[in-house]
Amino acid sequence: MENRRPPSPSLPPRRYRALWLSDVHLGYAGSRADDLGEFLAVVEAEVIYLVGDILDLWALQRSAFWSAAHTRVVTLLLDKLQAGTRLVYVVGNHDAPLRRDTGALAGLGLVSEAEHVTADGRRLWIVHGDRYDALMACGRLQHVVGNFLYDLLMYLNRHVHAWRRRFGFGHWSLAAFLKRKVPNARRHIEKFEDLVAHDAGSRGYDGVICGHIHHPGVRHIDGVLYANTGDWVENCTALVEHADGCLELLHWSDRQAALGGLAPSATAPRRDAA
Ligand SMILES: [Mn+2]
Repeated sequence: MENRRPPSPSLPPRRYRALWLSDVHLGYAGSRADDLGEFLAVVEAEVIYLVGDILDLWALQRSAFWSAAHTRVVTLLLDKLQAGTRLVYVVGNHDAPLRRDTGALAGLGLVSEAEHVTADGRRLWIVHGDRYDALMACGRLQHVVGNFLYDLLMYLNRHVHAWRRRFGFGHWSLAAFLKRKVPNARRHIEKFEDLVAHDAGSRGYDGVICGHIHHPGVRHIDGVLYANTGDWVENCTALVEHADGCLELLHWSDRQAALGGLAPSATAPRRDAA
């Protein structure tokens, strides 16, 4: 039924020091698992951090959805694990029942937070981001507009995207557009970014990597690096670390064209000591 896109130009596998993915929402009909499968097939990393909401247990309880593309994402990740990639699963809110803070399951890589040290020595804190919900006036877009409207918006988002792709236009996300245009949404995102960055700074980290709000971005906030991996429902984005410690946000819909990224010097620690 769905229009299959032309086969991607053969891309050589890209090797990264680290890869961060979040908000894949496997089990939710709006997950772009097929795009993520294509992406995972051509990237390699020494360590992959799954930054929460990889499985959407809430959506599965509401109305189960699963397809071969969802299974493929799981098997591709397990293949990488088998081939020697380290896999760390930082649990989010939609997969919260998997959350274990200590004990044997930490050995499985199921944790509520993690730390990553970049090649250039920066200590980065990795959390999903839902721990700030209580401090926010309201939740993310889904909670603001409700499940039904969110599903409808994601449905329109997918079809606008497919239509644009078919007629040769570049990637454009209706959801991302609305988030930029609606002042409340914009303020909401900025408040989240400030909260997370300041918390990471007060804990002595050089930066933080999170997800949750489905809004990708990499920037410095008062000297703390803030990176949001985005998601695979609205945006199809991933964060990677190159061998030299440079962090880059990749937008898969534009076939690995960088959305934003900072040169190593630009992401170097602003402080002399962590
Ligand atoms: Mn979340």
